[in-house]
Amino acid sequence: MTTSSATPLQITPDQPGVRHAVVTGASSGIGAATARTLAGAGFHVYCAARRTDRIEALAAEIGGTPVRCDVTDEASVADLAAAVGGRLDVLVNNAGGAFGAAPVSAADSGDWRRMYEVNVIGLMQVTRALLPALVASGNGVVLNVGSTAGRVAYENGAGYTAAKHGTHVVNETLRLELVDQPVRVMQIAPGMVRTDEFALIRFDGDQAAADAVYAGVAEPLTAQDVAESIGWMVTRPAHVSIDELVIRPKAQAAQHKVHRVL
Ligand code: 8X3
Repeated sequence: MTTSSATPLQITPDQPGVRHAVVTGASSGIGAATARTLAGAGFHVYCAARRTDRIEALAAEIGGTPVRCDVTDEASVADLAAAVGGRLDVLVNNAGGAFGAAPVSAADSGDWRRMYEVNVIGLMQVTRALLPALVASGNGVVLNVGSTAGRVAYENGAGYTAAKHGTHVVNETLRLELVDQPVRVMQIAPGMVRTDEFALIRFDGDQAAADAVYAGVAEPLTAQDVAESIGWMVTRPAHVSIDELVIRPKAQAAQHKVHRVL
């Protein structure tokens, strides 16, 4: 089975009443869990990500459509929009991530650019491309996956926190701009979520550094915890907008206030 960036592998069900959702960054973590959750709620899910092997397996599992997409590439995003077609009910802008953890004095410009590219520009490009289809649905939802890092600052995190503050501001702006359109704009802001890849990518494959993030924390959030909340948010009645939902593990009362038993 091969994946074209322009053509989904499976025919989208056209039965009346089937709601369609796009999840970006669907190859792992919160994105994959969200795709499963939305499929379980009856959505036909377009699983968008760069890693074709993963999205093909996921889409086969949930009866969705894999679409190769690099959200930072305008042409790739245009292909996603073409694959989705003229009507879309829910867009989950989940693609994002942190690259590096250094003080500003030692910041890597390339890491900062990559974070802005994926967390802000990528989110904008996908939203811009899919907005006409969301409007056409008559009751669209854009759900942006932000972070508690979009609400506070912490040492060695400025590249990521700046980017996630960007995600937050785009989210808030879009809601203002779409007030007279049939599209709700929502954000979920997770705190500490233990996934296979987030911290490992941030620390450039350093497993010990990644493990230290969660050291002694009894139960960090899981991707499934976040996905279930997303599923609830996007299935509220059309007049209800969950503007922002902050979700943390019980052990994380605030960014710097984490209960660890070591
Ligand atoms: C991830 C949350 O605390 O690593 O978005 O910034 S944190």
